[in-house]
Amino acid sequence: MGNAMTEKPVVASPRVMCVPPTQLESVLAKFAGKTLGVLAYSAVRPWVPGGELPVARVTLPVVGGGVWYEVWTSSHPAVLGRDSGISFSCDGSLLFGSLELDDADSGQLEGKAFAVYSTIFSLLDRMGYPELLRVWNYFPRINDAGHGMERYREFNIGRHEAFCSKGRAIGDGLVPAACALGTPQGTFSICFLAGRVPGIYIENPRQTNAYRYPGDFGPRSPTFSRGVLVGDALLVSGTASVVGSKTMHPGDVLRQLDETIENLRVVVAQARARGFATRDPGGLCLNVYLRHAADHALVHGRLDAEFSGARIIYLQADVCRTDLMLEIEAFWMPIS
Ligand code: 3EB
Repeated sequence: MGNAMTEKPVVASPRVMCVPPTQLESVLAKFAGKTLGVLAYSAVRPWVPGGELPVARVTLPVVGGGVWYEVWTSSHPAVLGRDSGISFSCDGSLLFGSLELDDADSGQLEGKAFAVYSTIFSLLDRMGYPELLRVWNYFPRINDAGHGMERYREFNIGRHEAFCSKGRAIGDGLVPAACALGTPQGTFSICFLAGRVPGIYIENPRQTNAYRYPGDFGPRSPTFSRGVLVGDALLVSGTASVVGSKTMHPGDVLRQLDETIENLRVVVAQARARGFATRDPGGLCLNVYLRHAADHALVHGRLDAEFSGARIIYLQADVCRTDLMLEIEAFWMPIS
């Protein structure tokens, strides 16, 4: 028998279930030993059952109130661990991790982002899951002024510097899918999915690759791709009304929505060209981040018509450019 670490790794396909509190415990019981982690969305710090599962508590109001749990599972048994402040689970193919940082101290966000990403990269290298596939970034007051510039811009500097200092190249096919949203208050909460082998990273020909955005969006560009294929599943990054590197239709939420839907379509088409296959939106989960909860009715009507059969959650959040009124991320799995 070979050593598990030296065998050619299988590529597992992650799955997601999105449930209200009444169903959480039964889903966790059903997938006991195969749950990778949980994202919990709620205005007030949500309750999550005890245990060592990696959990991201995302303190964003769910439009309409309440709590939603996104439970990430694997087809393979997962082992839990904790190291350097990161809770993680890994299944021989994928590693899901989460960490939370206090936002109370006055340190610059740049330094925090650098520390968080450096810690993640060290853990991934040590554990033999070096490929960062998808990152969820949530931190308080993303659009506020920090120490001389907007906090999102400070975050981008720290994130970029961590890639460089860990010897990770930034370029086509090398950066993770991601989202970055602002919460009203609370902790800096980050979770991520990593793998033993690279994902298939997707870019959008309508949009400048984000790591090449020009300097008007900050001294260091954001390091993310538009999506990633992991096994048979497609994880689409936070997608917005951006063409080239420019925000389109400031102030007009419906036109921003149409532009965003077009960007989502193009990312999916690019993924299909790289082997992604799904029959219809049956296996589609969308998280919609709205700057203004009042836009919900308009956006909801349009998205239901566009993606009938998709599971859609609406969260109120600050999007990382002040002129963006919404951002949509997607998880798309084939239906069996
Ligand atoms: C954009 O297209 C919108 O900084 O990680 C979307 C997804 C956006 C991820 C990130 C930013 C990020 O530029 C903003």
